[in-house]
Amino acid sequence: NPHLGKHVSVIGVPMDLGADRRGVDMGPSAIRCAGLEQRLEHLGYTVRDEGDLIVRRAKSYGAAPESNLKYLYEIVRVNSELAEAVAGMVDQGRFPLVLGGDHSIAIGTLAGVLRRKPSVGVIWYDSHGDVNTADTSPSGNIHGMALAAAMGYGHPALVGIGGGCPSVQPEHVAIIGARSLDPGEQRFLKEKGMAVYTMHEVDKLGIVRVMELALERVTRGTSGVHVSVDLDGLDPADAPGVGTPVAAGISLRESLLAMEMLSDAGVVTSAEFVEVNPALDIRNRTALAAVELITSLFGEKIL
Ligand code: 5AB
Ligand code: MN
Ligand code: MN
Ligand code: MN
Repeated sequence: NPHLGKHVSVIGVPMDLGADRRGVDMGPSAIRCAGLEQRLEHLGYTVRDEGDLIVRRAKSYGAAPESNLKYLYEIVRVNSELAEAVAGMVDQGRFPLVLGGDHSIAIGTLAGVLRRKPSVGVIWYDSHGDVNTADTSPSGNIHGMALAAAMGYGHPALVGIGGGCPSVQPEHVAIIGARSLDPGEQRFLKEKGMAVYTMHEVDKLGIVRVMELALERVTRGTSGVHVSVDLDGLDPADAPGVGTPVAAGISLRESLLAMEMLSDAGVVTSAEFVEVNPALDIRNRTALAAVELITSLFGEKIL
């Protein structure tokens, strides 16, 4: 599987401020505990674990008095560090594999990637769209604003992460598995003409056709593809350890096939796996699912 590069850098971001709910900060630990490094090494990769970034988690920390954005400034600080780290990995020719943590960390991952690959494509595997801004968010939780921020929409402090890096272009994104979109998000997605493969499309066309269409979308006019997997994209039966589960999702089987198709396409240049919350999980099932998805994305074959 030479397209992914032989060298992988793993970085954990124990962030829970973007979800305003404890537990998801233990995600990186749970994914490592599920055997990530050994499984990747078994596939022939050289893995460097860069450890975890530090997240300061005081109630008073990073509040934004002028808006409803919870913990804005600590989230900005951590994401700026993450962007720096990810850009460094790309410079060294290493594949950035980011472990969350809540989905707000995608802003930092993408900022780091975009600095080096200004026209990257994005697969957003999620039951949600994550295209809220402070004006449309029903919760003030920044994990529901991550994709909008990476596209250049939202609070200037979020959009500015990565120091004026380019934004993700709407035509370079494919959202897969959506089944919970707020009214403001529905407007945003229609207005920008974005490719959203909801559960309607997944059920009607099947995951294979959806992935073919999504791949076409994210590879046209791009250099490289970032894969952002929110474990709540999966059905809660297969991934119960998430903070915002939504019923009737994509099965683990379909999701493994989706990752295999991404691997076979040979276009993926960075990835993140987010929203694993061990405090809500059953015997680490969700972290184990994440590791299966990762090894599939990295080219694991049964025979
Ligand atoms: B996740 C909601 N749309 O904005 C909001 O898990 C949920 O990263 C966001 O996809 C879920 O608060 C964010 C209602
Ligand atoms: Mn998400
Ligand atoms: Mn989600
Ligand atoms: Mn930016």
